[in-house]
Amino acid sequence: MRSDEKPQVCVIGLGYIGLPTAAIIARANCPVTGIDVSEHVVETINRGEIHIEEVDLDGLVRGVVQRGMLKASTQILPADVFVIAVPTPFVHDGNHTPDVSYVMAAATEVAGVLKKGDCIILESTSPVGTTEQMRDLIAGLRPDLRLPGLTGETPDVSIAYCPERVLPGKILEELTHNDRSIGGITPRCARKALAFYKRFVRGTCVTTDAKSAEMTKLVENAYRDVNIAFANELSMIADHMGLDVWEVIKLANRHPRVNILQPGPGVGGHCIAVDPYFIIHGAPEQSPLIRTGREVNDAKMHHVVARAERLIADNPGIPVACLGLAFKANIDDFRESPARFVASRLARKFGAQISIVEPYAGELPVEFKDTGAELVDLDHALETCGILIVLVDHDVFRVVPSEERAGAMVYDTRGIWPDASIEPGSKPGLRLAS
Ligand code: SAJ
Repeated sequence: MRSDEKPQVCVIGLGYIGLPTAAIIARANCPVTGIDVSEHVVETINRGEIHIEEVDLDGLVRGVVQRGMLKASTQILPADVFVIAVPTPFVHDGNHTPDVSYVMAAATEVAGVLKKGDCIILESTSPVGTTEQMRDLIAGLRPDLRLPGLTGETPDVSIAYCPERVLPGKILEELTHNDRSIGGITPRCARKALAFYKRFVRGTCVTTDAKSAEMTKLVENAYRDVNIAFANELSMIADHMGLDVWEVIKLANRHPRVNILQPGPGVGGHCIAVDPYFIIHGAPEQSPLIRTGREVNDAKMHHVVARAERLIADNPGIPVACLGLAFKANIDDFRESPARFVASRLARKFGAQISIVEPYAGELPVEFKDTGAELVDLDHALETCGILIVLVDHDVFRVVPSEERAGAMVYDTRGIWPDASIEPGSKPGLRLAS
C-alpha cells in the first residue's frame, strides 16, 4: 500500500473504546470493518445505531454507516491495519490475575487473514509484555511471515501498542485531541503505527517501545488511584477527628504545589480500580504503595456503608434516599460502581426504607431484586425522604437548592452541597462530610 492511499482498517471489539475509535477512523475516510462477537452489537451498528451511551457518538456512527465507511461483522476480514480493542479483565482466581485471553483470541483471528505489509495495533489496557506475547503467538501461527523483533531481517508485518486514554463522556473529543504514546516492537513498527494515528489524531503522538507504552498506560491509572486514595484516606481521618475534609482540601489546595483530588464513596469503573493490579501482578514485591492505594479505596466503600448504616439505624423508620448508582458523575455506567455497592448493601439491610434516585437508570440492577427498595425520581425523594445519602455527583443533584433539602439529614460522600453545615448528631441539616 502506498503511503498516500487510505488503509482498509479492521477494529476488533466494538465496546466503549473500539466503536468510537472505529467511527473516528471512518470519519477520516478510511474504510473500516468493525468486528464483534455479539450479533446484537453488529446488527445495531449496521442499522446506524449504537449500543452504548456516549456524547455525540450516535450521530457520528449514523453518518459513517450511511456513507458506507463503517460496516460491522462477526467475521474478521483482510485489512491493512488491525486495531485490537477487546477487554482485559481478571481471571476468576481471587488474585486479580490479568486475563489476556480476549487479546490472544483476537490475535489468532488476525493471524488467519494477515498478509505482508499489514500493521497490528493493540489498544487494550494490557500487562507489560502482552504485545510481544501476541507477536509470539502470531509467529507460531504464521511461520510464512517474518514477525518484528525476532530476526535481524526486515519484518513482513508491524506490531505496536497504543493505549487509549479517553474519559467516558468525552470520548470523541479526547480520542481526537489527546496525545498518544505509540510503542513499537521495533522503531520501524512504531513509525508505521504513527503514520496511521496521524490520520485522525490531532494531539501529539510520541513513539517509544511496546513495553514502555504498556507500562505508561498502567502508570497513568495507578497514579490517579493512589492520589484518590490519599483523598479518601484524608476523608476517613477527618471523619475520625470531626473535621470537614472538603474544607481542609480546599485550603490545602491553595498551596501552589498541592493538588489533592476529591474523596468519594470509593473508586469505580473498569480502569482505575483494575489497572493498578496489572502492575502489582507484574512486580508484587516492588509495589506496596500501589497495592495500599487499592486497599484504601476499597476500604472507603465499606466505611461509607458502615457510616450510612449507623445514620439510618439511629433514625429508625425515616425514609432514606440514595442519590446515584453510576460509577461517576453524569454517565449511565454502573459497572464496578462504589455507589451501587453502597446502595445495594443498604437496600439489603433496610429494605423498603431505602429509595434509589438514578436519573440514568430505567430500572434497578439485579441485586436490588426482592430487597423492597424502589427506584424513584429526585422530586419524589426530596419530598418524602428525611435522610439523603449522596453517592454520585451528577449535575442534577448538585443543583438542588438548599431549601429543597433543608429538612433532611444529609450524608454527602461527594461534597456537592458545601452549604450544609456539619453538626454531628443534630438535625435537620446534618452533614456528615466524608
Ligand atoms: N474519583 C474520585 N475522586 C476524584 C476523581 C475520581 O473519587 O477526584 C472516582 C470517580 O468517581 C470514579 C473513579 O474515581 O469512581 C474513576 O473515575 P475517573 O474520572 O478518575 O476515571 P475513569 O475511570 O472514568 O477514566 C480513567 C482515566 N484515567 C486517568 O485519568 C488517569 C482516563 O483518562 C482513561 O482513559 C480511563 O481511565 C481508561 O480507559 O483507562
